[in-house]
Amino acid sequence: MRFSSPVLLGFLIHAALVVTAQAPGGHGTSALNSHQIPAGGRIAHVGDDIHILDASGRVVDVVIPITSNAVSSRQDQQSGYIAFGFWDNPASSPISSFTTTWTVPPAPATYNGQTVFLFSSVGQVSGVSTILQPVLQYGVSNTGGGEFWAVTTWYITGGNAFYTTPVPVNTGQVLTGIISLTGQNASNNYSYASQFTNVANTTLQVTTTDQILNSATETLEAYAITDASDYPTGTTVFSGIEMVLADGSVVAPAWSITNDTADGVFMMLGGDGSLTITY
Ligand SMILES: *[C@@H]1O[C@H](CO)[C@@H](O)[C@H](O)[C@H]1NC(C)=O
Ligand SMILES: *[C@@H]1O[C@H](CO)[C@@H](O)[C@H](O)[C@H]1NC(C)=O
Ligand SMILES: CC(=O)N[C@H]1CO[C@H](CO)[C@@H](O)[C@@H]1O
Repeated sequence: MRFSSPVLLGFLIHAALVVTAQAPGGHGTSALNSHQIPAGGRIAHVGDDIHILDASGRVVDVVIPITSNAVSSRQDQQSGYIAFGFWDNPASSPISSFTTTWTVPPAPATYNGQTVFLFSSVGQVSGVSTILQPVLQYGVSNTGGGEFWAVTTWYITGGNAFYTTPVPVNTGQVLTGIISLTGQNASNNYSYASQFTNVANTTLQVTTTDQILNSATETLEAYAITDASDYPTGTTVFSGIEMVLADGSVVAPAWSITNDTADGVFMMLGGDGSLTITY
């Protein structure tokens, strides 16, 4: 199924709610309930429900997680992951901020309905059904999109995808994605925010109940690739990677790297801690 127009996809979201376009974080084409967050709004887990609030703090939607749709293992999660590094924080102090800079690559030479995602993320170390991620995408996803690059911040949990309105970006544009722990209370409820610091209207704020997002990734994820030319060319460098824990310590993640040798796309760790994808 290919959508050529974000307007059409928007219509489908309202008409059908369940969207089976691609979503990042290993959800592939599994059906996710899709929720665009109003600008300046936020997400709050409240008991078993998830509330969507607008910029004024008014609840505009109450979402019930579908646990049967949750991704149950890291292997499932990585079904569309092509080249990636992951790191589970072994410290008792949680990830407090995770910053990555990368550049929008050239558009793929061919468009055959593929979806390419490049992102940093944090998720749960076990029960990996939750992921918060600033995502660069090419092609169509639940958020819309098409034959162009766009950035969106996503929070996916329990069969539901929450995301900011996609913002188109240009080849050569430098992106800095950040995910921050913004609060932690005595009942172990953690709050997070994620955004592209240099692209307006990409901030997503989430208040969780008892979810520590302590597994970090730098990832190339792709679906419906039919030819090598459906990828961009050259390299994408995840650089300026900064990992800070809540106790203030700055750590160098010991990335576990996986390549998709069949596609000939690979990732290499640089001496400066950067991760380079070669297409
Ligand atoms: C923390 O989460 C629990 C479980 O949903 C909730 O009952 C409690 O009110 C939350 N605490 C705070 C301070 O938000
Ligand atoms: C990924 O592929 C590159 C190029 O073939 C190779 O140098 C590197 O060792 C591979 N990494 C892993 C973890 O397999
Ligand atoms: C739709 C929307 O909220 N647009 C905002 C994007 O960010 C700029 C700069 O912060 C605001 O002026 C817009 O209102």
